[in-house]
Amino acid sequence: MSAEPLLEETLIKRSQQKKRTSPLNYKERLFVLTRAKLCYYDGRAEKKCRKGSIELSRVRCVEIVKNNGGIIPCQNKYPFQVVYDSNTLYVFAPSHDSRCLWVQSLKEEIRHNTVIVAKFHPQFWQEGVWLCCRQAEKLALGCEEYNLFGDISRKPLPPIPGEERSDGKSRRPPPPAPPAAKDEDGGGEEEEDEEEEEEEEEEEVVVALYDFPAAEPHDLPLERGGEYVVLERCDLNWYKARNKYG
Ligand code: 4IP
Ligand code: ZN
Repeated sequence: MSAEPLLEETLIKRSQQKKRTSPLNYKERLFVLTRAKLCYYDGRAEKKCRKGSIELSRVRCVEIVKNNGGIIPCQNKYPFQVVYDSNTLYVFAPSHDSRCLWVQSLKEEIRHNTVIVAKFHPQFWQEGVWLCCRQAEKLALGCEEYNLFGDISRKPLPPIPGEERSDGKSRRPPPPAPPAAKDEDGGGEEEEDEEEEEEEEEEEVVVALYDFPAAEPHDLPLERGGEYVVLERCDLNWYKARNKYG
């Protein structure tokens, strides 16, 4: 069963440059995620040739890459990173939603890994330096805390009413898996003022990771990849949301 694809899409990857002499190039590959591996192939599904494969048990971090306006030299503009052993694979998705789906699905599969990093690099390793912290050692310790269950492209969730702790923090555990949050590209959102934050939260759009057929007549069925506006967080598992039909 573990070989059954969870996700499959043509994405672009940057060469991992495992050796000092490896070239830097970007190639279109068919990516296939199963419960055990992330594989990439040259060519279409019918006649594909495997170019690489990463065992998910070795994956230490999966996260979007903050690009902060830098030039991305390929047509897909939504990068994410898969860190495993001592390598980093950069993959470029064609859209925000595609990237969100890959990152959330990968995170779901690695959540029990013991090798998860405490810190990671939110930006690219480029021309011999980490753009985030300017460290010039490829294996240098990450410069930002890694939260497997967080989403660095979105603001922290508001506390559940009545659940605030005395220190002002929420007891809220990580958000449930099915609806993945959608937001703008990462970077610098913390500095926005509260007023703007409140305004944006009124239109919180999430993307469904899975199909969810309505179990009860009042349930809103979710369609994988569909966008939903969260209207009310009723409890940890149930949100009131609006679909595209209102
Ligand atoms: C290759 O360049 C391809 O980009 C490989 O990607 C890449 O392997 C190699 O990187 C790089 O040298 P050439 O095609 O010019 O030889 P792919 O396997 O998708 O074709 P990975 O998979 O490792 O990125 P190194 O670092 O493995 O050499
Ligand atoms: Zn860094």
